[in-house]
Amino acid sequence: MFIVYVLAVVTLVSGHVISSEPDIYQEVRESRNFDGKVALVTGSNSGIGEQIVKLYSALGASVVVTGRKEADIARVAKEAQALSPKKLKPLEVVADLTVSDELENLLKQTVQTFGKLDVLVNDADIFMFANFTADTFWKTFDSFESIGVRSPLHLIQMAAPALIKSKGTVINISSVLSQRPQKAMLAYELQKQALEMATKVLALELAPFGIRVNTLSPGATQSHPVNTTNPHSVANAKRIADATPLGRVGLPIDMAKGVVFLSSTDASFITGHNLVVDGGLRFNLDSGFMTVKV
Ligand SMILES: *[C@@H]1O[C@H](CO)[C@@H](O)[C@H](O)[C@H]1NC(C)=O
Ligand SMILES: *[C@@H]1O[C@H](CO)[C@@H](O)[C@H](O)[C@H]1NC(C)=O
Ligand SMILES: CC(=O)N[C@H]1CO[C@H](CO)[C@@H](O)[C@@H]1O
Repeated sequence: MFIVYVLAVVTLVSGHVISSEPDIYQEVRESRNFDGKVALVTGSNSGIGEQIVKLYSALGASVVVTGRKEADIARVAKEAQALSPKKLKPLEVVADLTVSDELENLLKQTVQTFGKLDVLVNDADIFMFANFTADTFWKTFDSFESIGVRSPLHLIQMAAPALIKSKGTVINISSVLSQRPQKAMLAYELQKQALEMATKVLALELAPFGIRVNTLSPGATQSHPVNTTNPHSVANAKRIADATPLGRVGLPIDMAKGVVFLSSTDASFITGHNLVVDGGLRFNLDSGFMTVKV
């Protein structure tokens, strides 16, 4: 092995690249070409998930648009198809990820329609506050456990055979908030930490099958334009931009670029990683950041 390696280096250095060697430079140039790939993004009927699915479509992949709202799914699918260089038609699946049968159906339809799965992005998410001593705590805890931990894990498990075949990759969307304790967010923080640990454990367990598993943690991300007639929205947007070293709120496309990078051949040696895409906000997050009233 060592000798082969040394020989390859010597060959490259002396300028006689053997023609059977893969062209590493060409591979990097083409790393954003997803022709022939299939990407399934949960929560892709709006927000960050919508932008992720559109970017994959624009880069040539066949995509699955899924969520709970049929009309939104149809709109996103149409816009994604318009972006596709070959006008590939997305698969549209209405699914509630907390229902096992619907998860199963989502996977089955994906593989039946496209014959494979290369990229699985877990982006469905909920956001709720609950103080630990409040009556609502356990109800909130159970919702997070079900939507945030159990269903993404179940989906990865069900997708494993298809991903093993394609040597595919999984990207789970977390949040920069998991980097700092936040008041009234115990259930949320536990869910994010659980899945960040799951990313690392699954990276180890699935590595022998050639599957990479990574997390992307967005900072504050603006999925809808700021409501300029609402002084609270304006003040909040300014507060977040001010707290962000790069001076602006994140956009869904910032997150989508990170996801595409993690699933590209440029990241072929990256697994079990948490890519934070937050403009540096994590350095200025204090424990009351989310509960501040503006
Ligand atoms: C949590 O408790 C604090 C302090 O009593 C209160 O100000 C806040 O509104 C509560 N948050 C929620 C989500 O109930
Ligand atoms: C924007 O804010 C105003 C004032 O609070 C509110 O009446 C309006 O419904 C908001 N518009 C949207 C699109 O949310
Ligand atoms: C830490 C992490 O990656 N968590 C996310 C995984 O995906 C689910 C949705 O399927 C999110 O809710 C988690 O936040």
